[in-house]
Amino acid sequence: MNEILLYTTPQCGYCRMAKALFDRHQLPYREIDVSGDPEMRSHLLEMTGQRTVPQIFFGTRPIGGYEELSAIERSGKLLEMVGASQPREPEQAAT
Ligand SMILES: N[C@@H](CCC(=O)N[C@@H](CS)C(=O)NCC(=O)O)C(=O)O
Repeated sequence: MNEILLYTTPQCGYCRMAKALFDRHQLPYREIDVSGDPEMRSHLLEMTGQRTVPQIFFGTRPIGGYEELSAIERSGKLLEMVGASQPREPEQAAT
């Protein structure tokens, strides 16, 4: 499974919603608080082109913020995208 990494700030409602979504799916995540860390925020801006938090990564892949995460959940591809489940092998025909 890819590491789920969230860049957050403590007062951010979208960050709380993103963490609650991962909790609902029992997906562990690592959180980095970027409040009071302007260097990290400009690094994030370079990596994602976004100024807002949360910024979410599956491994090295930037996903976006909560709205993008929520869209992935609605698409049914969340577990596949984090690598938490693999597509099932086709069933073998009985011989
Ligand atoms: N569309 C974004 C909205 C995120 C957003 O507006 N986050 C707020 C905090 S909850 C933010 O970063 N505001 C600017 C700032 O804190 O500098 C998402 O879905 O994550």
